[in-house]
This record gives sequence, C-alpha cells and structure tokens, in this order.
Amino acid sequence: MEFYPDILIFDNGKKVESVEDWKKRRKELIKILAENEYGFSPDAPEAVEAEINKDNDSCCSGHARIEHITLSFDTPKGKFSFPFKLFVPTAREKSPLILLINFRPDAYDKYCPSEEIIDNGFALASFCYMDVTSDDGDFTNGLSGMFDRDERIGWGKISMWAWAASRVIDYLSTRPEIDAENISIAGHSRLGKTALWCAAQDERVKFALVNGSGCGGAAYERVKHEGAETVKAIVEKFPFWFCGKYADYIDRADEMPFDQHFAIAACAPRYVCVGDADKDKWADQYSSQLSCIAASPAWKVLGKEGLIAPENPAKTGDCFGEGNVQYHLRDGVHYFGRTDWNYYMQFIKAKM
Ligand code: GTR
Repeated sequence: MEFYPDILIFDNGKKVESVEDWKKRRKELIKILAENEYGFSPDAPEAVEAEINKDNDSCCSGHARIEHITLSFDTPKGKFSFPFKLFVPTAREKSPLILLINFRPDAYDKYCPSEEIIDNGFALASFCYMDVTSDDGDFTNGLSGMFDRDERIGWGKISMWAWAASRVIDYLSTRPEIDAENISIAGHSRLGKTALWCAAQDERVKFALVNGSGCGGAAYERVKHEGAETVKAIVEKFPFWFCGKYADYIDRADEMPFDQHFAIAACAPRYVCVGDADKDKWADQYSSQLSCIAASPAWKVLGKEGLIAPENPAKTGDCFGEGNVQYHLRDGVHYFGRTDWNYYMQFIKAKM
C-alpha cells in the first residue's frame, strides 16, 4: 500500500537520504502537524519549580513512596501551577519512568495499575489533564487562560496537555531517582492522542505508549473503516482539542498536507507502542496499524526497523513488537487495561 504524504520527501521535493536529512524532515513534520492539526505551542518556560506537598513513605506493598507535587512556572500572564503524583520505588537508586496523562487525579485508578507498574521496575508519575485546563471550548481557564491564542493555528487543548506533560518531564528529568534516559509517556483515547503528540515533539521521551488513540491519534485518516471516527465527527464534537485550521479538512482528508503517520514518524529513532481493542471500531484499529506501517520508513532510513508485522489486519491477541514500533490488538472494549499495560511494559523492558 502507498501512504500519503511521503514522510521521506521534504516539502521542496527533495528526498531524505541521511540521518542529518531526517533531523530536518522531522522538524518539518512537527511544524506541519502543529500548523494544520494540533496548533502551535509556546516555548518552554525558562525554569520549573516543584513543591512536594505530602509524602507517604510506604505504598504498593511497601515498594514505593508517593509524593504529591505542585509544579509552577512563569507564563505571560503570571505564575501557573498544577499538581501531579510521583511514585518513587524504594528498592533502587534510579528507575525508568512512566508518565501517565490521566482522566482523573487519583494515584490508584482503573487506567493505572500503580502497584504492578512499580513491581515491573518503573517509577510512575501521573497528572489529571483537567488540572491543566478544562476539556471544553473555554480557553480562559487554567493553562489556556495564561496565554493569548490564535484561533486558527494556536494550540488546542491536546497541545496544552502535551505541553504540560513536557513540563513534568522538565522537572522529573532532574530528579536523581529517575533514569532520564528511559522516560515513557502514556495515555488513553484523547490522552493517547496527547501522549503521541507530546512524544513526537519532545525528544526526551524515549517510549510513547499510545492506547486507543484513534482519529487525531495513531489512526491513518485517509483509510477509514466501518464505524470509525472521522475528522468531521471529531471536529463537530471536540473542535477545541485542535487548532481552528483542522476543520478545513472535514470531508477533505485527501487534501491534508499530513496524515497521522507523521506523528508516529516524528518519534523516530525512538520507540512507539500503539495498542487497540478489538471491539473499539470507533478508534479504527486497522488504520492505526497502517499508520505504524506508513511511519516505518523513518526508522529504515536511520538503519533501524519500525513495525515488523504483516500488512493484513492484526488478529485479536497479536502483538508485534520486534522493531522500534509495536502494535497490539487485545480483546475487549475501549479501555486502558492491564493487558495493554503488560504489552507496553514488556516492550520497554526488552528495548531499554
Ligand atoms: C470519544 C472521541 C474519541 C476518543 C474518546 C475519548 O468520544 O470521539 O476521539 O478520544 O472520546 O477520549 O474517550
């Protein structure tokens, strides 16, 4: 199958042939995605500050301690703060980190098997996306209220949540207990889209764990399957997740100067895991697998492998994780489940 646009052809028509070319093309991919889909984000603040509010010395069978941290930084309209939680394993001096962008602020959550994650050898951080800014069209609250925004190409909510995740990484990569060379970012559904967009832009993220992300996430938009979400459907319901310009592509996917394989490719040569559930047609599972295939030439040009899998649709229970891109399809519905987590953690442990 041929995929458009070609990730290895610059906008000026030249071909990507070297590692140096790829570094430039990667920046071009990110710019095209920002300008047409997610919106441009501001630069990072000069510094972030952290206040550790509460310490619980023993959780997860006594294998970790938990810190409640408030992160603060300067913005054009004053200081902004949001909270997150950090589980620090007590058995080791340094641990690889998984940062989960979550729907709820709870340390123990149905989408976050904290104890299993700790017992697999990871430190775990999570924040609630709504503590950053609301999940609606109000651009006056939280982080969204701290910056002026261009409605056409300025950041939508997905960009804001992704940017906030990078601020958590600003801080956590300075903590001696965190192995800053092995940072993963995880999210499900709208927050799977967010995790992917964060990893695409932020090279400190080594592993992107992109669960049930669908339209505007991993799913290749030019090929749609029955029952799958489209640009039209998503923009009608959630225009605020994106920049205004994304609405131009309603019913015009073929004219998009990008497709979702750009976001996966922008992570190369790092690692991406995409996971779906077999009953989650709305997330267009096979189109997500196709994006992984379409993005894989980015790894090839760097002398690595992207997704190693057949081109026909994955069957329930398949997990293709030999290359730097993994795709899995588990049984069940739209959810961030234990099975998904196990596929992701196995992959990280094998590639770390
Ligand atoms: C749906 C939306 C999807 C997905 C999901 C979620 O309603 O259409 O794109 O993001 O919400 O985040 O739970």
